[in-house]
Amino acid sequence: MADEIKFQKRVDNGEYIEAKDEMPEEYRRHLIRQISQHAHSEVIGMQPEGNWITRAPSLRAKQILLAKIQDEGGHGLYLYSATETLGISRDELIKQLHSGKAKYSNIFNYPALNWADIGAIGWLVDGAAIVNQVSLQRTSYGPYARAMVRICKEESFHQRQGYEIMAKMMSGTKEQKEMAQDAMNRWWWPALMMFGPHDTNSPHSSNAVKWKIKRETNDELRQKFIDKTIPQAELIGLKVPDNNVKWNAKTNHYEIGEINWDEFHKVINGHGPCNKQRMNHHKKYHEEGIWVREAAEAYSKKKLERESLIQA
Ligand code: BYC
Repeated sequence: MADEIKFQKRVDNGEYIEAKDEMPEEYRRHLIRQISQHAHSEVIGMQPEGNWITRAPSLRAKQILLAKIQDEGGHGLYLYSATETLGISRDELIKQLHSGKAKYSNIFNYPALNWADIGAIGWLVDGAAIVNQVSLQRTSYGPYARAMVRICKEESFHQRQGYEIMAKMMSGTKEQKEMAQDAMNRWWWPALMMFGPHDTNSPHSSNAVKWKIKRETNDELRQKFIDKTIPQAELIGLKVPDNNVKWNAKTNHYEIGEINWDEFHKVINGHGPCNKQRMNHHKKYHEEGIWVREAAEAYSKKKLERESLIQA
């Protein structure tokens, strides 16, 4: 108990907690859950965009998309490494993903049907991710906070890449404008769900806020995203697919209609449009990649042996 009071004091003083520091077991477990789910999201998030590399409409668009997807893979690696500092192996984390014990973001269970979806993903999905992640740069666990600093730099380029695609399509033909609006209609609500349930229905929030893992709540971050994104949509002529949107001059915030939480729960519990496809794909390539992991391990073992022979 005395240790927990000491720990809470460190958190309250704004100190970073480092890998070898004393920490309550619940804090450690909470971080493993959140950071590993974040890592899984980055890696599974490569799938809907990966389908569009060969079909990008120009060489420039293809190069940018390739770089973006590669960034997401890198984010997954930083985050798996941060999780491993808490004393769990990457193998175990992948097992938890494959068994369904560990979740990944709801958003990646929707299909990317055409090029406008690549714009909507970059603008809305990376846009929502960055709002959440900016606040995680000050999260109380040092390795997670530092990973987030690097991730945020890359994520802001991703958001602009998506907005550029949407802006270009909205200055194009009637068909292009319709495609952009259709993508907006399909991605808007799932993007709002990325911030998680309302604060009153979020079982992990009170500990997360107490331990400063979360610096802002689900609803506060969602509101930030809404306030930032609606004017961006209006600027390029896109309509937010919600008849209840209105500006509240008293609060200085937009108000929106109710989110479909049944859909959210269905999707995060494995019954979204692409859950099976995403998981089967991950399992297949994880399996087929065994020889790569074994070869890398054998090489590093040999390298270490050689180096220790030279030193001896
Ligand atoms: N999707 O008590 P709550 C990205 C689950 S961006 C699925 O509020 P918490 C990327 C939650 O896990 C996306 N599940 O939980 C972007 C919990 O279930 P469990 C990744 C969700 O953790 C572009 C239950 O609902 N970003 O990677 O306090 C390109 C109750 O929720 C979701 C992050 O992960 C959801 N949207 O708050 C490529 C950011 N929301 O675990 C990649 C870091 C909630 O008890 N994570 N659930 O089975 C966070 O900030 C928080 O974990 C969340 C949820 C705000 C997501």
